[in-house]
Amino acid sequence: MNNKIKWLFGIVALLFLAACTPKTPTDLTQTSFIPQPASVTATGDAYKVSASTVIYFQAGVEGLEHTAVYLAGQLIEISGLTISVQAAEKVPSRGIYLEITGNDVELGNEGYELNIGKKLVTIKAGSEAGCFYGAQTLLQTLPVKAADGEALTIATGTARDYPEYAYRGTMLDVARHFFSVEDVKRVIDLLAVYKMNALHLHLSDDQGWRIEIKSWPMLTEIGGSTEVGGGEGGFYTQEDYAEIVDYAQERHITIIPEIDMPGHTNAALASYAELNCDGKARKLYTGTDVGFSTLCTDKDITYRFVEDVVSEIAALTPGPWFHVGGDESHVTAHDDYVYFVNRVQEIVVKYGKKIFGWDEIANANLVEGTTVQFWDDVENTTMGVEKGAKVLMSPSARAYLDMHYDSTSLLGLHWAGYIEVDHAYTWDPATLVEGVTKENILGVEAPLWTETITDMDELEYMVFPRLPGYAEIGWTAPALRDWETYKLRLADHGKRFEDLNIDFYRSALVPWGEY
Ligand code: NGO
Repeated sequence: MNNKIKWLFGIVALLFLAACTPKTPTDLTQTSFIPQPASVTATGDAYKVSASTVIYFQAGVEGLEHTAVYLAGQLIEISGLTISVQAAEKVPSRGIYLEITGNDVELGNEGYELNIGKKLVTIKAGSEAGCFYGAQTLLQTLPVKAADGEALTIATGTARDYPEYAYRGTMLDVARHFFSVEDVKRVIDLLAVYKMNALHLHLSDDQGWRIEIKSWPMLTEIGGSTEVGGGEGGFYTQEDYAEIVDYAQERHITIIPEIDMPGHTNAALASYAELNCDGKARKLYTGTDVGFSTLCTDKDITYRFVEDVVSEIAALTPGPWFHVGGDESHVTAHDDYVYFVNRVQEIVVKYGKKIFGWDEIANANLVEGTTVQFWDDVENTTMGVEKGAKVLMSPSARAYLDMHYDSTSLLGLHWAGYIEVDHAYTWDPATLVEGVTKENILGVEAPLWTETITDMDELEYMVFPRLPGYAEIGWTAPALRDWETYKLRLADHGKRFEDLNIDFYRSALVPWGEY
């Protein structure tokens, strides 16, 4: 071969190599973050995660060690690299470092600053939760699954970030169809990815009672024995519930237990005859009607029952809230309803918890610290605000995860309308209801009711891809939210959903890629 041809060969080979080698990411602002951080700036270089990377945490801060171990676990899962965790007395010169710094007012309670340099990545926050969210942002700069053992590169730069609302959550109805501890843990893992911090468990309804109450064992023995459609139901033992609470706590997610009352109580009324005004036990119910059952509001035993239930659950729940339900008590006379909710509030307060209730509870005399969950009735909700309550925004026409996406949806219901992915995203909690402003709002919650949802595939299909949108509504300031750019970021998350084996709805409104 003469020299010219050799050169040519060389150049062609180099070009070929360049085309085949994945491009090193160098522009952090191009990452598809969800929720969108308050600010992202790029410095145009790359940081390499390799088998020698160490995750350091500020010595002596136990909660940070959890996050460091969690982050290492995720990086190992992504890459198969061996990543170790160590305590550090001072900022290291290389590696990933998690640190609590108390002096950044703008970041508030849950904010963080993530700095990605060429040699060192730091996550600084005022709290352990903030560091956890910084770690989630860092993880979103990487794929969910990479080639085994291969070093990973991350674009350098800074994200400074903090949430719009203190409460960002979802609700899972485990009463209409039961979901196992493992299922709930998977939901918790997926919430954590999107910086959600609350999981409300709807633990009782007409069709099932799902948590063991030691002083009233028939609640689960009888009331937990079935579900919608006649399946075998199930329930959490107190140990199961504690396991869920712990798992959530490690991911900075608060569990909010709900016992729905005085309506939606057929499972309890079937378990104990004495809770009925006529003293006769009801039959177990496996249909999907609502509004036909009520506890007997003028019997003493009703309040003994409520007190036993509240005290046992409160003792297992480190979070500040207890949800008393209170929705659709159509067969409870108005005065009886108000009397009941007033008495139940006293009981909840006695056991050290703050009250959550569906918007109907605004008809009672709300005690201080109560949160009214807006799902349906604007008048109830504004009445709650006038009585000094905070509002949790779960508007059924926008935020119900059980609503059909469109007229072709096979799962879910449509009484509150269709909720396509854009409709789920394009609303602002602070302007949706006249008379309810940002100052009144605790946060956003997207509930999943499970009349038609029987297993995890169905659950995931209803939850994804709407959930990341609700997470962004709760986290990101409205000025930084826009459907046209959000849908492109969401499209990029399609690959993440696939790699996480999430069975999601491929809305035609989102330009999903070919993965
Ligand atoms: C309503 C009702 C629930 C249903 C749900 C179905 C509230 C707060 N109560 O929401 O019992 O399961 O709709 O979408």
